[in-house]
Amino acid sequence: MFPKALDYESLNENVKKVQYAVRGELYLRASELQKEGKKIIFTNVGNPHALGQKPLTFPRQVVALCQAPFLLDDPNVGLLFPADAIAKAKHYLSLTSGGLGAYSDSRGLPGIRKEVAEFIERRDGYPSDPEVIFLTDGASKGVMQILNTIIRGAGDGVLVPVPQYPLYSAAISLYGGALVPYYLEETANWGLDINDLRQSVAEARFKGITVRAMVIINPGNPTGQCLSEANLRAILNYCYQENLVLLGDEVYQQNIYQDERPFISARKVLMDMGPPISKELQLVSFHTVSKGYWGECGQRGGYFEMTNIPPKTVDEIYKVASVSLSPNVPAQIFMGLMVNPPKPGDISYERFVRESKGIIESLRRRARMMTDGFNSCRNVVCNFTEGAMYSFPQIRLPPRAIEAAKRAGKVPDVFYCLKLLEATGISTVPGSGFGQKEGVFHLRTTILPAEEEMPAIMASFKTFNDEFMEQYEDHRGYSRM
Ligand code: DCS
Repeated sequence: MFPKALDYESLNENVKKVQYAVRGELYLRASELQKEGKKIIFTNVGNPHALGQKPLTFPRQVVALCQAPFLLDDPNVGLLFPADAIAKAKHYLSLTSGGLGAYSDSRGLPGIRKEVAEFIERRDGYPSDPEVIFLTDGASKGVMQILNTIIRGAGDGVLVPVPQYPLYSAAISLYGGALVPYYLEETANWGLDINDLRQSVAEARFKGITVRAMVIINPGNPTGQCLSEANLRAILNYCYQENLVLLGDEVYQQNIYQDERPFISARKVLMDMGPPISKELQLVSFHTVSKGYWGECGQRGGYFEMTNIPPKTVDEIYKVASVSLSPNVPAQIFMGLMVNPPKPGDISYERFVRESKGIIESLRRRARMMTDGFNSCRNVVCNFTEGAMYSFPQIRLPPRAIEAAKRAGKVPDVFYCLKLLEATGISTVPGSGFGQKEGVFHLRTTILPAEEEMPAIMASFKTFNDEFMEQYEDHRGYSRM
């Protein structure tokens, strides 16, 4: 019998090759344990509302009114909704062609793309063109669309930071390209060394790979570092010399927990550099409503902005976007609201600022609590989470723990994370899911559990970890790495 096209053996091999650890073995086991009644702390996904973060009031009021426009005709609407939310809802409805139930242009509603362009201009100090901004269903869809456009086949490589967010490795596998890793240096606060980058590219070229693009994640996931302006300039220069497209994943631009390195967009640094680079280097920048103090992951809103991309290419990307008809329209409105929030003097301004500041300030405290908590544990070292939503401690596993993992048929960090999950209910992602140097082990947790629960979570982690180390350390003089 010939296998059918959807029999496992005859599937597209690229699909089978895809790995995505954020929802991998650990997550599956955690879901099982939860079904059995164990309390699980899901710190595997950067999904703030799932861990109790409250939505910002104003955007929900506006979108609620857009979803139920008949409320706008109700004489009592002013009792339930502030006047600026009502006005905003009318504004966004006027930008649609038939409300939220109608497809929009496949690049997104022109009025919202204009608001995104105005936001970028305010942020960077350089004009931005709505014609090269496409709204997407979350940043993920945008990243996938651009990678699909770049990768022509197995010989095409994309430079990706390691450790990396596995959207990149997964999408590159799916489109049949080659991931070219460049390692971030843990001892230098997850900084990037241009010489290492050169080395990675040289090795890839030696293997016959055409390196076509480079990804940066700033602030970093899972590593949490914020790139300095000097770093960004070096990266842009490198891409220019090597003729690489730069993909700037900037979804965590509002998640900054230190003052030394505020977020600077790759686009601003590029524009500051002036011609010829500012007119020639091809850059695509990504953003989302899932992160920041919004955390509206379930709404699936995002955008990408293209810089120095030829119009004929933009047309091709538009054509392919049109195959899916339209990005989510409610999510587009969230994006409009994110880039154009209440202003001083608006009725909802104070509440909006109070809510958003409350979230960011708490995240800042939680970033500190987590890092300090990890650093107080035996054989654990952790760089401070400067930005994004994660902590990525290194777990120095004793050789006997590594042997025990091998006997259990597990990758060592998976073994450790499974034991942690069983003992404490804390569901993390093993570092191997993001890539790490040979023989070095990590785990990733989000910094998102409620602030009041954080001390107990860190205490429970410490108890587990220190007992684990006690059990596996060789007391006859195991040397610390
Ligand atoms: N880029 C990075 C670096 C991310 O971390 C994520 C999500 C995305 C893009 C895509 O987000 P949206 O599609 O929702 O816009 N981060 C995942 C993570 O690591 N945990 O939760 C989700």
